[in-house]
Amino acid sequence: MRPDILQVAPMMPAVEAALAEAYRVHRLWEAPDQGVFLAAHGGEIRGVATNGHSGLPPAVMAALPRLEVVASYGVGYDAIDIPACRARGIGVSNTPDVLNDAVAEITLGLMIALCRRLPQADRFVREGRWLKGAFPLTAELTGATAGILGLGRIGKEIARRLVAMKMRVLYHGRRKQADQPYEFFDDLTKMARASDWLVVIAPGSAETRGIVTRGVLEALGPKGCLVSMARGSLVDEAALVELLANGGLGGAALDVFVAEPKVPEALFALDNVVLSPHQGSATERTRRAMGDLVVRNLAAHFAGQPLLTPVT
Ligand code: 8YV
Repeated sequence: MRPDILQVAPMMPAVEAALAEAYRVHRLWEAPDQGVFLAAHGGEIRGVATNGHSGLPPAVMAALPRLEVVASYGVGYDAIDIPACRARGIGVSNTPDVLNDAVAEITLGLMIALCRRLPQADRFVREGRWLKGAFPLTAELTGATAGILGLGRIGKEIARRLVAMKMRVLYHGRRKQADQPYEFFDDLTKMARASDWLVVIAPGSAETRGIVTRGVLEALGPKGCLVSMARGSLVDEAALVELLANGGLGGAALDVFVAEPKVPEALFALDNVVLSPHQGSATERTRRAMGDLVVRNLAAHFAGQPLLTPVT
């Protein structure tokens, strides 16, 4: 008998095929009425495959009395109630490390796009405006200072790439890391004041919710730029929009938003913003590696072995 698992949201076809081979997969997002579906099938489900965005809503978890394991397709697990899983003895896995390079790469890409004004330059050429004159001069990353909020696995990959861009790197986090060559700030506002760029890559959690306050953004200042790569919840988004519009903040490259895929419409009109649809890890190669970890974590669990990349 193949174990029953609940898939909360779509994944790459290859990953879905691998899951379908080993399990009876129930596709929650396709259920016309999720309440009715869970009442009928919730008691059969022993595993959940989800992603960082959908997580495991408490009402769904409550409807799965036999749940043993949750395998998430993403590194962030802020949408899964980890203490509640722990209390019920449910194992949770995520996909750390395999996405570090992809997220770091696009972080640099968005920073270059913002400061060299690549979206505007592309439109300039397409619209034939180059024929009438040169594109205005831009800023550059070289020689600027970047403060990283969250020097974890992805933060370190970003730092390496910023150094390669000849930037000075600072960081803020819960603690100073003795083995890191970058200057540590124990105060985020002070780091923002010392930075031209603030790169947000700390995990989403109760502890980091709203950590990038209006005060932090004001400290970054009219010439400073915010790069938001982790979760929208870390940033005071209303203050961000207001400061971008009134010149209190220089610019922003945003991959994540509070209510994504809904993005504050006021941002669409701003020229000092580059917008990206939460695609840090969204490459074929990386998503394949993430999917492989989801499949291997579930397989380990149902073979009676420990999870490969456990959160709990
Ligand atoms: C995914 C992410 O976009 O890893 C994370 O935490 O945010 C992303 O890699 C997410 O898991 C949705 O698939």
